[in-house]
Formats: sequence, structure tokens, C-alpha cells
Amino acid sequence: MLFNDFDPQEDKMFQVMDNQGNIINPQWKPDITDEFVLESYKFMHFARLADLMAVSFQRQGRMYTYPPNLGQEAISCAVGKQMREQDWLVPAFREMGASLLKGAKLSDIYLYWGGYEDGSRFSGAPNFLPFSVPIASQLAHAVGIGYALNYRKEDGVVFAFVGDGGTSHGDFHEALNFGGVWKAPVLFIVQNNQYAISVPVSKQTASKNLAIKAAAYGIPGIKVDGNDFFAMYRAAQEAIQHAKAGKGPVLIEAVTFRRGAHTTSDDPTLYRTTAEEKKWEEKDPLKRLKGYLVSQGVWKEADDEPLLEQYKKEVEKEFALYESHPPYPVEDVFKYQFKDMPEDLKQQQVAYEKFLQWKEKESQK
Ligand SMILES: Cc1ncc(C[n+]2csc(CCOP(=O)(O)OP(=O)(O)O)c2C)c(N)n1
Ligand SMILES: [Mg+2]
Repeated sequence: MLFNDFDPQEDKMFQVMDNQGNIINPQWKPDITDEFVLESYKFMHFARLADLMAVSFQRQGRMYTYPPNLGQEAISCAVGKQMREQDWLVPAFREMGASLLKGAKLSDIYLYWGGYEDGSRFSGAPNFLPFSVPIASQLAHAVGIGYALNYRKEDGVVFAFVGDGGTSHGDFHEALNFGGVWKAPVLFIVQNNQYAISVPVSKQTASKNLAIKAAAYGIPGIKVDGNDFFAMYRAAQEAIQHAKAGKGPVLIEAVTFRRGAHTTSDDPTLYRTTAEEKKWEEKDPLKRLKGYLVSQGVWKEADDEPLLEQYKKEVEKEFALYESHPPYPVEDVFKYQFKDMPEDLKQQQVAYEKFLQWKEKESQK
């Protein structure tokens, strides 16, 4: 069994391919066709481009703060590829691939990061909770949903994402404890991208790794190479089977690296070195999967460019849809918090309206 073979106590990391895309652990390669792998690779490119272009749009002042996914694409794509309509996606905020695979429109995702509440509705994507910026708070909801699925005897698995920093929150431990006791069908997927803003994972915990925390809650845990599409796919597949068999949650630590900034308001050069960034470039998930596909003769180096050209147009179309969304009334920002708006909030609204008027005048100078 996979979870026994890769015991977090021994700090082993589950890998199927090396950095060049050679299969080094054939017995664990998931039973998927090269056609499916190619489709996944193409999708990862789409997710990457949608992400890179979001950063560029933000830099042009056409969108607000955005958290880049660059380097982490294999995780939410490998997991997302296995989500069914009746399954639940409970994201943090760095899951572009899984969000699209759940059925969210890219224009809605942009809408969210453009500050619109409407962007959280994800029309056409069933069983999808809004992005959760309050770190780890989503995990209790995920377990609650899992508990309800069991209680109602419904078929469904919950895919809950959190970052390495999120594992230091009480919510993480409460959720794993509750999920373990009630055997909730939840996959806890920790995207260990090595940093929580500027805090390295070495300062986050004294544990050997993050997967080991599962032991305290009586559930399986596994440390996986999160930049290895095959390993992520297989680990998620085994965890899904475990959950569906009524055995409860699994904790997957997906080891990866956030190649971009924490958000568009962050400057990572202040807390990490170029040598570290270069080291992780070698492990890039798309590069590795491409190595595999080229070796199988189903893809060529030159095939990327026309694909990206086509995807660029699709992304631009989605962005245009977002930009054509009518502006929201300023009062929307204030009015939903309380039934009767308290005095200090009223004052904030007046101050904000004055600020916007001032900004408008300044821009006309
Ligand atoms: C409860 C809470 N505390 C603090 C913050 C500020 N904050 C935003 S992102 C972040 C770091 C999260 O790191 P991690 O969980 O590793 O996720 P990553 O951003 O690396 O994907 C923090 C502390 C927050 N959003 N919510
Ligand atoms: Mg992190």
C-alpha cells in the first residue's frame, strides 16, 4: 500500500519521475494513457498562462492583488483532474488549475481578484466554496461538508487545500482531529511551497515534515513530490479510494516551490536567493512532464508555441469578459456586514466616497 511504503516518519518523498521526466518508480505510475497525460499537460499550460497573464494584467493596473501559482501547477491539476461533479472543492487561494477543472469560468476567477463579490459565485461550477484568504479557516468547512456527506449517505469527496503556513493554525489541527474521528471523506492537500509570505517552512514547524502531522489524528499522511504530475495523481487517487471506502481523510503534503511572489504586493528578493530559485527551476512541473511526453514521442519541443498562441487568445477573451462587467456600487463594499450599519462604518463609507471623488479629480488634472 502506498501510504505504508512512504511513511512520513522515515521522511520519504513519493516520486514517480525524475527532473527530466524519466519514470523512476514504474510500479506506482498511475494507469492513465499518454493521451490523458498530454491533455493534462496542455491544461497545465492553460492554467499557467491564465496565471502569468493575471500578474501582467495586475501590473497594468487592470486587476487588484493576485497570488501567483507559478511552479505549483501539477498539484491542483493532478487533483482537479479526478474531481467529479458531486465532489467538493474547498480551495485556499492558489488553486487556479483545480478551480478551472471544477468548472469555474476564468472570467469569474478574474472577477474575484478584481474585487467583485460576484466572482465568488462560480456559476456553472457545483460544490465549490469561495476562495479562502483567512488562512486555514476553510478546513473546518471542508470537514463539516464531509461529515454531512456521511450523515446523508451521499457519494462525494471533499478536496481541501491549504498552504504550509496554514498548518500552524489551530483550524488545521481542529479540522484534522474532527475529520479523523468522524471519518469524513476529505483530502487535505497541503501545498508546501516552502514559504508563508517571507517565513520559510523551517520556521513553521519543528516536525520532520508536514505529512507526519497526520499520525496525531489517526489518519494516513504522505509526503509527495508536488512537481511530479504522476506522483500527485497517484497519491490523490489512492486517497480518494481510501475516503470513498469510508476510511476517512488523508493528509497529502505536496512539496513544491512558489516561483513567483507571494502576491503582486510582495518582493521575494528580500527573503530568498536566486540560487534557491534556480534550484527549483530544474524541478519545474511542466518541464518535467514535457520531458516524459517528448520521450514517448507524443509531443515535440516546437509544439508548445502554437498551443500558447491559441491559449493566449482564449485568456484575453476571458479577461475582456471580466473587464466588461459593470462596476459594482461603492455601497456594496459596506452594506452587507450588518443589518443596521454602525456609525463608524457609515463614516468610513463617507470617507471612502470622498477619496474616490478626489482620485477622480486628480486623474483629470
Ligand atoms: C488568519 C490569517 N492570518 C494571516 C493572514 C495573512 N496572510 C495571508 S497569506 C499568508 C501566508 C500563507 O502562507 P501559506 O499557508 O504557506 O500559503 P501560501 O500563501 O504560501 O500559498 C498570511 C500569513 C491571513 N490571510 N489570514
Ligand atoms: Mg506557503
